[in-house]
Amino acid sequence: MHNKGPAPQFHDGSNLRIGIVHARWNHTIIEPLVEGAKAKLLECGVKESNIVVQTVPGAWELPTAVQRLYAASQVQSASAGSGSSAGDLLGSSTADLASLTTEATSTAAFDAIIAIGVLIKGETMHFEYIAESVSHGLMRVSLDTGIPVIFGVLTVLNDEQAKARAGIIEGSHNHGEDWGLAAVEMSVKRKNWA
Ligand code: DLZ
Repeated sequence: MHNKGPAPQFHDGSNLRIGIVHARWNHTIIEPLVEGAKAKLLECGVKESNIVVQTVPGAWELPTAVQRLYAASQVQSASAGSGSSAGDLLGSSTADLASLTTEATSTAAFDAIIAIGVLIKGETMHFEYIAESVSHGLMRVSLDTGIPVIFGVLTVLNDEQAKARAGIIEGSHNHGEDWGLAAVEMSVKRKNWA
């Protein structure tokens, strides 16, 4: 067992619907993180058709995307059977929304959304501004909506640090796995605490 991250807890995710929104900046790091998160969701029993993946350009866009994705899923859930879809409401490209309109068998609102991004510090203040705003933004969306928004944003100083947190370097731990488990655990606990 790895000694980084929380001691894992496995909960039954078979009745959950989970969103993943990821940035496309630093995609070679992003991809294994998304795969790690998805692998743990599936291991917990979340149905593949109930995992909806959306993308945005960069980490800065994550809070708005999470907010919109959740709102759209709520409307879709409320109007289930009326023919409207979260895809229409998000106003995203057809290709990007393929998973929403064809794969998603459930019309329930998302139980949790995982926001994934990789911010690598450069020579300017960009990193600090984006990292701070995105973390505050994601927490705000979580508190405003009441659903778990999982903070899957790496804020690192260089490529090596990012790779070491994405399971790319031999023996390193993929933090995406923790995020998948956190999404299931918090979704189940939120239902129990309602
Ligand atoms: C502009 C920018 C920079 C410099 N670095 C990153 C980064 O390391 N990771 C990331 O996800 N996004 C970065 N961006 C893009 C911003 O997040 C955002 O997409 C643009 O500023 C457009 O709003």
